[in-house]
Amino acid sequence: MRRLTMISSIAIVLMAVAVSFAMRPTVKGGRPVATTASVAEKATVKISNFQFTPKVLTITPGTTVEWVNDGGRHTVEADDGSFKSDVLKQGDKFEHKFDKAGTFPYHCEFHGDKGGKDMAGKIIVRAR
Ligand SMILES: [Cu+2]
Repeated sequence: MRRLTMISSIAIVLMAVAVSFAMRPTVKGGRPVATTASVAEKATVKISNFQFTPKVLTITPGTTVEWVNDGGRHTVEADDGSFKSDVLKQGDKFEHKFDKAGTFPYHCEFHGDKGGKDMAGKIIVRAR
């Protein structure tokens, strides 16, 4: 009988610990802890060997595309002029956020031209 009482009191203590652990406040320093992090969509286009990879990239509206230059001097320039990078050297990056649906052809100022000529690519923005 005494043994059973001891076991049950241990069980009660363990349960109390578990409950207090589970009920720990999720607020730290007065600021609520975010439960649903809004993950910003991001996609990468690699610049190497005088080409953009992938050449055609399909994304959803709100996605930020990041061009990463693996070597050489290049630019990322929309055919319609809606975005344009500075001259990118090795290791440089350029970002552009696409909010609206549509097709956005672009090219490198030095090695390509409008209309998909040579060093060029395309971003297709399409709602899911
Ligand atoms: Cu180039």
